[in-house]
Amino acid sequence: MEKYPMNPVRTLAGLVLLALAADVSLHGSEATPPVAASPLVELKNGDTFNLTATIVKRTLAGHEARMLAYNGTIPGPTIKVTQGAEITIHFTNQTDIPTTLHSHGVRLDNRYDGVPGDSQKPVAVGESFDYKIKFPDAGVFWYHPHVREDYAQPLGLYGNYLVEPISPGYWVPVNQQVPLMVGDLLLENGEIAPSGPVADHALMGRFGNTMLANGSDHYTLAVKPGEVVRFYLTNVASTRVFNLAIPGVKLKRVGGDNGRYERETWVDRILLAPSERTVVDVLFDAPGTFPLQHVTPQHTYTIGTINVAGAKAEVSYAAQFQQLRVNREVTAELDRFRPQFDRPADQSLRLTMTMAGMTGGMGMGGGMMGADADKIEWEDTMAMMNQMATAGNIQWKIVDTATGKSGMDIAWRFKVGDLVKIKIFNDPASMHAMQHPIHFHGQRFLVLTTNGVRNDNLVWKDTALIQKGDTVEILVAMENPGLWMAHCHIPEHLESGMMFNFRVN
Ligand SMILES: [Cu+2]
Repeated sequence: MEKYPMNPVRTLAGLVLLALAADVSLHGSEATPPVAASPLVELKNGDTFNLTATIVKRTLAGHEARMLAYNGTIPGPTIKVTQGAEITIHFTNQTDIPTTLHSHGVRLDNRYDGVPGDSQKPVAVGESFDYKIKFPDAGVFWYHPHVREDYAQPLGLYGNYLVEPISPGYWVPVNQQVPLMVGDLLLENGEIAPSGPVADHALMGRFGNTMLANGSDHYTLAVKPGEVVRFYLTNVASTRVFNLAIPGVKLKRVGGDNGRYERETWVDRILLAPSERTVVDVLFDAPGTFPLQHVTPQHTYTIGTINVAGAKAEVSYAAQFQQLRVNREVTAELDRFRPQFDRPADQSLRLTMTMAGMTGGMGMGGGMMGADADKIEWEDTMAMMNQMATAGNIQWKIVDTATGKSGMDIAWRFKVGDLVKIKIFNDPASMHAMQHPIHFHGQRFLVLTTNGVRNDNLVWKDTALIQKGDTVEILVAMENPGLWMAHCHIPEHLESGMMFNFRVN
């Protein structure tokens, strides 16, 4: 049995919802200070930054919620660096659980990747670890724990890295850059649903019932008329796929997980799986109130509000905004990978699951559980069954089709410079078929095809959403040596075995 104190929430009285920093009104003890607004921290090459994960409280309508935070804010500080910089994060764990700092999507040195067992021991409560983090790529990345993320991440342990490109003109100029982390939190009778000694909600992952934008359930953004805003979107939810829209304005998708797309495009919606990022530019031409929506087939949520008011923007970038750029540099950089696109896959993976101890009387037949024809599970439609499913009785699997091996038995080995084409099949006949955001550490990849259809607008990725029944081919550039993890980014699936290691020498 793990020793993590996984059920601390219920021991506190009167805790309930979380709130905007502006609503924090209680005076916290030293152990649980109130949450403040997330700062932007600009660091230069060689800088050291102290980052401490602590227990905090948030309040709403007089109720208190016990959460976790980096440097006291949810999200943690946005750490802004210039591409190519190396910084040191002096990380201290003052939470109630061993943890690590994983810098998601950053192609850093393996020993600072924050994966227990692969690159370091968990940072025990009260201890510190120095992470040296290099940022070779421009764009938006993020940091979060890599120990029991099912518990620690939804409680508030997430923050963005904003990596400013060296190349001038990499992005067109905008009036505001807004990192925006969308997620959710599961509340039961006003309290944050507790976590047990092993991950629960292991069937579908833990869906929250309260939508959050930058940690707030009533996120607002002030914009001047005429401003172009660049949103750096990150999905920090455990399992919820977001489908984001802002009715009344045009969305220009310019970037993805790692830098720019080959071509900028107008989009109506942004489909964002857990851990994925999208960079989108929006011109707010006229005054008004614009909802940030999450649109599913059954329901539309408003997860924030953009208030466009006041004096007109001093500088107008409307002309640049109206142009859809073709990034020839991106296309040219990808040319050396193109000869690999059409050859057979080197590796083949199948996503599936098995169960133990959950048979009989549960209606767990494949037909029933796979009844939904949707390729994405937008909601927890089997809440009781999901809650009862734990990392102890569900085994989510990534199976190497060629060898039949799964999990830690896969142990692939590659050489630096290998371009590895991997076919990933999400088996719709598995006992519970659903989407999985598959994440590779330490490397970047291209999504080449989905169900045989070529992706003609590429962007470097570190996570790909494999929808139910789909076959997705990716090309992984194995450029960063070390022992790395690949896994489903739904923490309850990761805890239930949906991972493997690969080594790059
Ligand atoms: Cu999964």
